[in-house]
Amino acid sequence: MNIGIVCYPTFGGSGVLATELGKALADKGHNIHFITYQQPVRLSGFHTNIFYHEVRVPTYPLFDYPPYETALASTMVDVILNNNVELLHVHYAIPHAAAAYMAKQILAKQGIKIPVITTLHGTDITLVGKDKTYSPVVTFSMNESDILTAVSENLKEETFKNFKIEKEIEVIHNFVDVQRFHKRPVDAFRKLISPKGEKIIVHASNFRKVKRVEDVVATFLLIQEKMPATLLLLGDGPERSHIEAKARECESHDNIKFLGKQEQMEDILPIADLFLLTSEYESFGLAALEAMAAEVPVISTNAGGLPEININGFCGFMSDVGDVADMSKNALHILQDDATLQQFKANALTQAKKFDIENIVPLYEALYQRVI
Ligand code: GMT
Repeated sequence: MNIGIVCYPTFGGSGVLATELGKALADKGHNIHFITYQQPVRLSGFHTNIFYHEVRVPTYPLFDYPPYETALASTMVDVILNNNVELLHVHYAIPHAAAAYMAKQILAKQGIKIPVITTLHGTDITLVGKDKTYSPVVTFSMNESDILTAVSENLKEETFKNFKIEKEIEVIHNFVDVQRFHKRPVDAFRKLISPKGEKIIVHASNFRKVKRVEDVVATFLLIQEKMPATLLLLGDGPERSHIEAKARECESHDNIKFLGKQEQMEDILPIADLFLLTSEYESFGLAALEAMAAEVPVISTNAGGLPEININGFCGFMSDVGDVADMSKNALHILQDDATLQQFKANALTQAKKFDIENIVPLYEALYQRVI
């Protein structure tokens, strides 16, 4: 099939998932046309079946806000017409579903029918999309999509709760390439980070308020009162400088390391003993799933779709949002006894395998066949 994929190219989970999906589909012989304003971060290397089409948004003195959505819709039309694209799969509703609707209407005038699949990822529904600034357009364009999918049962429920949706929403959970993430940790790297064998705790996010990264640091400090540990904070975003400044005030700030944006998560995660995800809401928690695939147990909140991936007492634990005392208690339960840690690590891998790329990508392929 010739498939157009539209996503955000940044480190957000929706862009990561869309890029990994495109790469997996290309490996299976499909032609993938990524349409976005920058090369997606996880799209590196050369693949004969992958094409990247950059959306250019020219500036003009009149524009305080250059019209990205218009440029995107026009690029969609151009890419579809010139590459025999058979369907558009857009990730994150805003503004992709609306731009896809516009492209679809333009092509319909030329007698070309292009089906649109919209995958809802999280904040496009729970935070930004439901705001009345966007809500009418998001509702309309979701209803006009030929197929709507959500990455968790929880997100499906949230969508029905917050919008007047007149069609079915199909749940296709996010996935991970277990083979790629399940690597042996590099001993030299581990030694560099934890020279005295301190436990390594990792958090990865785009440092937005919804992630409550301050709770990650608070949980870590409580853990550290009981055992030596190092915290690696991966990623970057609006809250980072404030969290970094606060961390510097801590006595043990040397053990809190900000590594910034990292592309090779599969090389870093295997050295970790524990992954912390303290979000106020998480439609799915792809970062936690990637950690599990690297055999890392997860301490998370029980918000949103997290209970669909983190099984309490099996591959990690869940606590109420903000309950850093409970999160640190659960973390210590896993970390303080080696047999327990090894069991949770093995269970994390078992759980990740349920969401392996091989099980999930065929579900998207089946959708595409159906809609074409
Ligand atoms: O919050 C992010 O990390 C970015 C955001 C996005 O849409 O780019 O992530 C959402 O989509 C991910 C992939 O489906 C999910 O794993 C995240 O849970 C979800 N984030 C939130 O719901 C806050």
